[in-house]
Amino acid sequence: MPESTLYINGAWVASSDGAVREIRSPHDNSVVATVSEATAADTRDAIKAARDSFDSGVYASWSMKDRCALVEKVADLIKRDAEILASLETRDTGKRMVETRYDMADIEATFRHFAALGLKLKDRKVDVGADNISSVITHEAVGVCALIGPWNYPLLQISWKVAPALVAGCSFIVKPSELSPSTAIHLMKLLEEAGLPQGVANLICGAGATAGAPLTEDPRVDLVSFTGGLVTGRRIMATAAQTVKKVALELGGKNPHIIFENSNIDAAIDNAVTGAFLHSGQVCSAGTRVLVEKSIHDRVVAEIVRRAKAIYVGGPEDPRTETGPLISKEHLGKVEAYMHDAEKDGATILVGGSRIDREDLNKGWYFPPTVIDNCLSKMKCVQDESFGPIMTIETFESVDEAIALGNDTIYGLSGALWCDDKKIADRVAAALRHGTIWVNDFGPYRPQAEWGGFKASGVGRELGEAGLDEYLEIKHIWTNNKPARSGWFADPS
Ligand code: TXE
Repeated sequence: MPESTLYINGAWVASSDGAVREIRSPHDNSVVATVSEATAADTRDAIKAARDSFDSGVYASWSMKDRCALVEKVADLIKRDAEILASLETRDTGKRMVETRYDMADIEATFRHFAALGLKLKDRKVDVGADNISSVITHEAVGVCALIGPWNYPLLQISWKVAPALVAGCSFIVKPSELSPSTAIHLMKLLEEAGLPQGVANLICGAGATAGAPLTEDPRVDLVSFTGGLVTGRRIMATAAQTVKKVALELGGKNPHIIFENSNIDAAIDNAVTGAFLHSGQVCSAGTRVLVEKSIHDRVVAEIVRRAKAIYVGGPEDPRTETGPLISKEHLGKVEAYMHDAEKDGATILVGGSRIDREDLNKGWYFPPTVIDNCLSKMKCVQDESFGPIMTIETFESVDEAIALGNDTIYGLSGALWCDDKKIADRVAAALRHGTIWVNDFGPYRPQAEWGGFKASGVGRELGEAGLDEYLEIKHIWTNNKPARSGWFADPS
């Protein structure tokens, strides 16, 4: 009997129609887990549990101090179980343990950040210029939240939502990606152990269209926070509009990585290779669009190609592995299709470009680091988020051109630039319309700093202080301590 993996109203239950889903390793397509596949009715049960628990005040009425203490306890439990969580995530995603261990440390830090932030939240008194009036701005939980996550950083992305929702006092339904639900299942056990009252946290496993969609349609849900692809994000926003839900969306990016001649070129190249090929490009902030000053193009490209060729692609158990598989056969197909587009558009594939043919990898979804030169801004391989290990290279000849190219995208999540001239670096950083800009660096983020996108990269921010605001309603309470008539209309008596 497979484990019952839906967590609804404090109980572990199977799907109401008994359906299950096999979770398969991207490394060799073996079955690594079998989980319950929720029906729309199961999702509605989870929404009811969350709504009832929120309306009862069973958790929302806890003091902020008590909620933050619970969130700290969850951080402790994540630390305790970090090795279990990392191995579950490695199993689901094919990512090396060294990487999933990093993720678990970040997740613990995320819970601790929000616990500390909650304690700083204060009411604000407004001076309305009258002694008899008390005007106070307070914060309270937004209500019932649907927290929908992707497969590339499964528990990390869910934590960015769960931790602030807990601090705010929300009830919620977590919907992890159907491809990688194992760590979200374990997280529910930790929330239970930490003492979260029944019904506050609920978990639905299953397909987006059946198990996920009701979360975005149901009037009992107040907020949908979603991390995933642009197409799904648009659909969720449109659906959520019918019941005027709040939405928070993180929809990926097509992130420029700009290298000026006057920079530490060796560090720039090394970071460009990391930025494009880390986790085989399955990163929302992947710096897959390299823009290089024309004068150094040949030198930079030759070195990038040399480095890309040397990256060891392999399974999570192989100690030589530097990057792993793509998440699924479908995703591999999508990434492969970009090769055809690139060649048709006249770009040049310098390295990689076709599925890896190696005996130890033939059962999995492996695509090599791929470098495409002679790209133009309008090309599909440059504009689309491939979410694979594909680096495209374009050149620029002036600062203005670098800025224009860096902004020539519908997305706006992140960007990096390498330049030793501080004036130029500041100008470019200010002009790029992306939510995070790295200057002479690539990739770091901290839970204390906001994360999110301009333009089609999304709506709202996670992490930082704004990441808690998403889960709070603001209320203005005006009290007149000397009640009096308004006197607006004449009193006929
Ligand atoms: O994600 P989806 P997919 C990008 C990346 C990738 C593309 C598609 O470019 O190639 O998205 O990936 C749930 N109502 N990113 O198809 O569909 C779904 O079950 C409610 C960028 O795997 O966006 C899963 O839990 N939920 C990204 C989640 O949405 C629905 C990370 C994400 O699935 C739903 C991942 C619906 N109608 C992919 N349809 C990033 N921003 O980092 C699907 N879901």
